[in-house]
Amino acid sequence: SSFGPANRSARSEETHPMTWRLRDDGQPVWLEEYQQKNGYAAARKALLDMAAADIVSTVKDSGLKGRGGAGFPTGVKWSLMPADESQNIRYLLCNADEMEPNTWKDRLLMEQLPHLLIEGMLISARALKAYRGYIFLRGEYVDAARNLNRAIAEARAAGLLGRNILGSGFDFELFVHTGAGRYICGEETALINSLEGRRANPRAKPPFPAAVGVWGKPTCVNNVETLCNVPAIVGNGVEWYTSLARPDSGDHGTKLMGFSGKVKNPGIWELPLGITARELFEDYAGGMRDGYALKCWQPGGAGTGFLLPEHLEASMYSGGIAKVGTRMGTGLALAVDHTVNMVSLLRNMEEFFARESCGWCTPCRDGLPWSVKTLRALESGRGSAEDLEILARLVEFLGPGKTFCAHAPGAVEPLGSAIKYFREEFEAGIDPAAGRGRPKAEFVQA
Ligand code: L3W
Repeated sequence: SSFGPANRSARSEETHPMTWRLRDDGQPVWLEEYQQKNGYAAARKALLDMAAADIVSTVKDSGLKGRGGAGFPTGVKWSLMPADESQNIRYLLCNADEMEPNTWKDRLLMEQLPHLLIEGMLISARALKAYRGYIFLRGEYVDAARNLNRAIAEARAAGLLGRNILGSGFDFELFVHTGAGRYICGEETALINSLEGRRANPRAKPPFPAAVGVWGKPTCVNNVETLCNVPAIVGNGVEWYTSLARPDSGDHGTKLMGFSGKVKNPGIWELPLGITARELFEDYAGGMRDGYALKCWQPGGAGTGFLLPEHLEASMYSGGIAKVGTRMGTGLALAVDHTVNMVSLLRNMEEFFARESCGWCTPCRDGLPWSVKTLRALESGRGSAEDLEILARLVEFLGPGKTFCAHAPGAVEPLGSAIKYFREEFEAGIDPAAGRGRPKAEFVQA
């Protein structure tokens, strides 16, 4: 296939809107090279030839959806910013707190194509009439921080940031803010609290950030990959962008997708939305390494459900993965091989989710450690007969709509699917002598 990993030179501007400018040596593309490769041409068009409302409607018509995991339509989010021009202090925040297990797509973009993100933010800020932007960056991404700061300095020196950009009259300042390594900072309202110097607890929604965001002002929060789609959409137009995905896909454009685990060729590729998971797994990741069989897989991060090998026929776009019962998430898939015990894998995952809970709401704060305790008992063969029932109820009571934010629902999605498909592995951890005389766990729904 022309997108093949071994065939990097086959990336083209026509087919790879985000990654065609990548260098083969993996080094960052700095300003001079970025501009030689047509960089900032879309920003010039957006700032000098387009009205803000035209940029918003172009992105809306493109069908671009958020690439951070939730898939909310970007143009719809943009149009929720107040039309009232008197609210002239507005912010654009880039969610670069990439901490989803197995997910490292935004790191690739920020380390190697920092100007693509800056250009995407400049165009988006112009569309949203935001005069100031922040890239909220995962603290561990030190190379990305260094490269982004250098690129921002280059852009400022070239008049691409700051006052009266390209003579358009538009002012935009951009800053990198590094986080301190908390998964919950990727939840947009926790991110806003953290940026303000508060504890990173999510806020109630509504109000959504477009109405009340950072420092109480209208704010738009978009993921790195989402913003990196904007220059090509504005530069090449909606018709071209909507032709990129597979025709039977309900989503438009390309997506960074990948596979990790014991596959022959773990990696990340920019691919048309709507390719089958089997193509991603076999043609790009090369299938399993010799001696390993695929037991199950997750489509896009630890917060997505497990799927069986037969589900590789599903198409990689939001509706395609929804048909097999979970979410595409970040699109960075994980292959679980036949040697892995699901109870141990889930215990490891739930330890992560329990540690990363902000502790604000009771189901998440108390429920996730309870799942860890229960999984540890089953893992060590000391589980009781009621432990499976406890886990099933946690899956229900920590699920969508029952907690303050999406953290706990994401944490129990892999648990519920693992129990559904591999129940016997959980049952194997039950000691018939354990749990006798213990009071039966009772859950009371408010
Ligand atoms: C206005 C409405 N705006 C929703 C906006 C909302 C936000 C976006 C998505 O979680 C998921 C989570 C993880 N009016 C709106 C509205 N919005 N309704 O749309 O919102 P939402 O609530 O669907 O999701 P979320 O809280 O942003 C994100 C999953 O992603 N995930 C994790 C990814 C982690 C990374 C990372 O580390 N980089 O990507 C993977 O699947 O489980 O379900 O802007 O304001 N009525």
